[in-house]
Amino acid sequence: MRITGWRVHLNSPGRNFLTLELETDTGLVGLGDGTLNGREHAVRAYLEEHLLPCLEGRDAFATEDFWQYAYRGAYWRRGPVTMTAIGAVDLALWDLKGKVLGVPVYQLLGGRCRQGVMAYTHCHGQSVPALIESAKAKQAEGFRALRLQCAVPGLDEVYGAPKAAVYEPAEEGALPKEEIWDTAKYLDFAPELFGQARAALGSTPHLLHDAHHRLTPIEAARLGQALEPYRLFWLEDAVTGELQEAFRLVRQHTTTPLALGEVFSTVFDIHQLITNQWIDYVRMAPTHGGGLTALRKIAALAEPYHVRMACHGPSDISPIGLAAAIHFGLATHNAAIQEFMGHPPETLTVFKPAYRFDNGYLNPGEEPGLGVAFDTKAAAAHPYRRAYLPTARLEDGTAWSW
Ligand code: CS2
Ligand code: MG
Repeated sequence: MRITGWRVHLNSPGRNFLTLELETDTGLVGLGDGTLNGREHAVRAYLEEHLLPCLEGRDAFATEDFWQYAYRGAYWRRGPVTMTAIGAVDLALWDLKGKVLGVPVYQLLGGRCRQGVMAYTHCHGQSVPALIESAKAKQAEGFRALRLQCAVPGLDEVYGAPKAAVYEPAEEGALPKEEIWDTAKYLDFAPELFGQARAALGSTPHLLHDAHHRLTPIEAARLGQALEPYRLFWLEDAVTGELQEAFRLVRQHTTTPLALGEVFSTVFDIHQLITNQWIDYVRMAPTHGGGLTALRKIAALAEPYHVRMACHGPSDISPIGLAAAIHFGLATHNAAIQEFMGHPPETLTVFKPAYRFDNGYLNPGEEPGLGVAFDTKAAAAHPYRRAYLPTARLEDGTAWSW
């Protein structure tokens, strides 16, 4: 099976997605996700101008060789744009391999090792009672694991707990929104929030929380300690991960499990965190981490260190990328849980995934390949629109991590 051509689609059915179609001499087309929220055109240019022209005529079965060629051959290694572009091609190659062999990708990765991948979903509210109501509604849908994010008293709006129904403001033509952040207010409030939530929801559901990289190590240590009585499944992105050693201090002070890595691109972003056992869960996803080829190796490195995989699965990863994560989660022994926000109905008019959520678990379905159909005509009706994630500043105007 040889690669004969490609098409890159950048569309906005509900939000922006970059989809790669890789054509072969068999007539089969492989699909990959290359969506990098807010930086979509950088990946498009990387694919169209640099990577894809090197692929014409190559063996589409040679996933490992492609990966090494694209990673080593570029000279300029790593980084989210490069690795998302490599990831898009890698996913399309796994999709093709499954399609031509007539098997779902999870079979190629080692086969099923659980009945389904436990999913967690997002719950948010402008007040604790509203948040608890949203959590109960998600429990009623079957979710066993819930990420709780709440507006912080005294702050106007906090990312993850939007005032509007949509998760992220992504207004056409608008520049990035600036939110005001105050760590002291957040640290005072978060334990109270989880105390009330645990009391209202009982001991059964797994509760998760995302701090979105806003704390220093000592602040994260304090938060982790304060949340211990409420037995979190994890505290995510407590501190930015550029300095892996930062997690040594957090780890020394708390038994709250720690998750990190949704913005990481390669094993070199996370290897010290794994081998020092400073974190419990790796949040890297196939889309942004260089594809399934790369993620399998990270999982293999993590396994003996008792570190488990928990792929990022926001609505800004397309159903193709999410499907790849679900196949991976089903076939990887040290995969623990999968984020599942779902996608807006508009998105699902363009992408038709075979995966299903049922009674708390995700299954990728038995379609050959990744099991997602992509309707190019429907996609073309939704042109790309520039959109940004919000940014954060402290009350005195200092730019901050969000
Ligand atoms: C979040 C994401 O899902 C998560 O854990 O951190 O919503 C993240 O903010 C977005 O994917 C950014 O593009
Ligand atoms: Mg996150």
